[in-house]
Amino acid sequence: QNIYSQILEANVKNQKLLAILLDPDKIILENVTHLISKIKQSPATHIFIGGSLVEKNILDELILKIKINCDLPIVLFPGNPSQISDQADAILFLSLISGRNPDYLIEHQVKAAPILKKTQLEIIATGYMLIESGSETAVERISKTKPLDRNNLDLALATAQASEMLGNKLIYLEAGSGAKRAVPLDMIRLISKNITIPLIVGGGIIDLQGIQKAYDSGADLVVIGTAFEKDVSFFN
Ligand code: 1GP
Repeated sequence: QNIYSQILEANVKNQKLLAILLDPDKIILENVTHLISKIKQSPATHIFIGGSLVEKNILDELILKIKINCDLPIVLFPGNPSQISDQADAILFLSLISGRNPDYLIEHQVKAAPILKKTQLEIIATGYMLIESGSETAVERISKTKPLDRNNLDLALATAQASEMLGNKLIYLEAGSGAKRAVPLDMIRLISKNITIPLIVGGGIIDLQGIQKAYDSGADLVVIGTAFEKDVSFFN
């Protein structure tokens, strides 16, 4: 069974999903076994791997190490085409649809396509929307795109709907890693009610209540990065 079908199936059954995001630049390979034991004690259903600017070339090694100890699906969440590894199970093939930088709408995708064709990775087209979160985030800085106004719900909804019409299979509402403010709940609510594809929400969620609120508002999958990075016992 492929990863996207599993996400859809969970969606139909109203089972909520949780991804822990690991940024290869922030990981010391020697600590991976401990990290994985903590992930296994958590409610995580997926491991996402990626970062805005992955400089360390440890992707393959990191994924292999995770796989030895853990069966959770590993999904690449790449900041650019250098972050592709055939060792993962799937890749979120992102278009940064909140922005107007052609590099992140099509250029990186064109560069990645021939590389991806040589892999077995499951490709999951994902409309990626950066939402304003109180201060500049790495995504904004690196992609050189403006986030969507967090109060402009109509524009956010139209962006998500256009993304679904373009054939994307997931929408990812992103406040940015370490964001001061998470994606507004009314935005999650409005978008989740008016799209038919699963909704991922991440960025700036720092406690279990924040996760629950995102689920209650309609998020199908929540992504936790910084909170787990800071405290691997976050879920225990
Ligand atoms: C970032 O949405 C993810 O792309 C996770 O964000 O690091 O703030 O949890 P945090």
